[in-house]
Amino acid sequence: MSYFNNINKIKYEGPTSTNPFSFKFYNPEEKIGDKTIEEYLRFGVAYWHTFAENLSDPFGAGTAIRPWDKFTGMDLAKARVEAAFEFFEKLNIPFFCFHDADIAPEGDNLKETYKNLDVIVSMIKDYMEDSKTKLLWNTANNFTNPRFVHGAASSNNADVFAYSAAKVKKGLEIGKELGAENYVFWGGREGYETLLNTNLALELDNLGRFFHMAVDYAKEIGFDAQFLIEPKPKEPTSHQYDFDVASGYAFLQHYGLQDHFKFNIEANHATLAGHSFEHELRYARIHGMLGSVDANQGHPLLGWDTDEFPTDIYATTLAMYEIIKNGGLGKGGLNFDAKVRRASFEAEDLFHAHIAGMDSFAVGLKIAQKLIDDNVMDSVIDERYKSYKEGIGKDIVEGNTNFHKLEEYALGLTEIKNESGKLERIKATINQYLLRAYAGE
Ligand code: XUL
Ligand code: CO
Repeated sequence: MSYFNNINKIKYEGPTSTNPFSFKFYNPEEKIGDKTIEEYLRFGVAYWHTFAENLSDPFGAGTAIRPWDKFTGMDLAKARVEAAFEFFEKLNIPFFCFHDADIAPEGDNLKETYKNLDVIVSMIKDYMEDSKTKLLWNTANNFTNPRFVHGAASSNNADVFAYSAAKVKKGLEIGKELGAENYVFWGGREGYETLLNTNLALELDNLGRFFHMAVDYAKEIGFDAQFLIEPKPKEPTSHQYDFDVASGYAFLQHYGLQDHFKFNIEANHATLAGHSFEHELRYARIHGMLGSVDANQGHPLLGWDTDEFPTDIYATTLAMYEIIKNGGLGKGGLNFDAKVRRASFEAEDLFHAHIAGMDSFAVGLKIAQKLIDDNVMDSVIDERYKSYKEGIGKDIVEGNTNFHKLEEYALGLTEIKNESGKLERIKATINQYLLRAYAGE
């Protein structure tokens, strides 16, 4: 059975194509440096937004019209697997990602839930044998069911801690079974609403304990996926524990977990934290902690997690700049944790959205590589910090000075001369690179 029978395989047709069902910039085989574009970008489809999302919002019911709508229960779960692999093939996508709850319905108890998962996981495994699409990561949904009302590993209720551990244990086994390259921990409801009823120290310690048990169990079963923490500052709780990369890194270091985790950085989570996407990527990169990316964008006028498909080429360029400088994403990839808008309710919109996202990152990759080849930002930065290459600056960075010597030096200064940061000049240069890319240069 075909779920998208009026849509053919999406091919690269180049920047001047007028066929909406074609890639304009994403040419998977094209080489950028020593990698193909496909190898660099490692795109993933998010199962939840693409196959399990009905597009409801707090003010209205779901609007999505999907070819699998007529099914329910396990039949629905099976239909989604069939539709997913048809979608992956037509889009030529190398990876996908899922939560346990996206692929199979919960049963009446945990044993039943495991049984449902086993059926669907074995079906996915069969489909993967005939497909190029691999599992970028899986994760546990420990936030939707009302049992997680007070959190999962940070719940006040130890039974919920145990239940969450069992779900992650099963998730690690599933990840191993399907050859997942990563395993993701997004905080979900790990956070709090008010300190008035919260034991902050115990909740943080318990989270640390939980992560250590996950690391131990993965080792025990020989699952060598990269573990990823996905920071988000708020939503659903008002204070999420994995606020941003900087606080997440401090948490990992405090609990001795820094060697076992990297970060999965989501663009819209970065902006919710009051950062730019590239800030979070840079912060992770310079600490050797950039693992993977949830590729999406927020709405500039809205203050919540809108999870839009990425179409802002300025943002994708600066993101790819960080990713190239990181030497790529290793086991990670660019997972479209993005949903079509509520008014884009037809199944074909799922293709338009992914094509737009893939093209936006492909063009961002090409521009970023040019900016790097031409040394555009590095030359500005080298020049701006030249005072640390000789004299007193060299002494400072090489550890050859102290407050006595610095005071002596400062007392001898007759004039301090700063130079312009030339921000507008740099921005104009970057515009030139963006516009040259539009012109196909
Ligand atoms: C929620 C979010 C999640 C994680 C996986 O904001 O980003 O979908 O990516 O649990
Ligand atoms: Co995400």
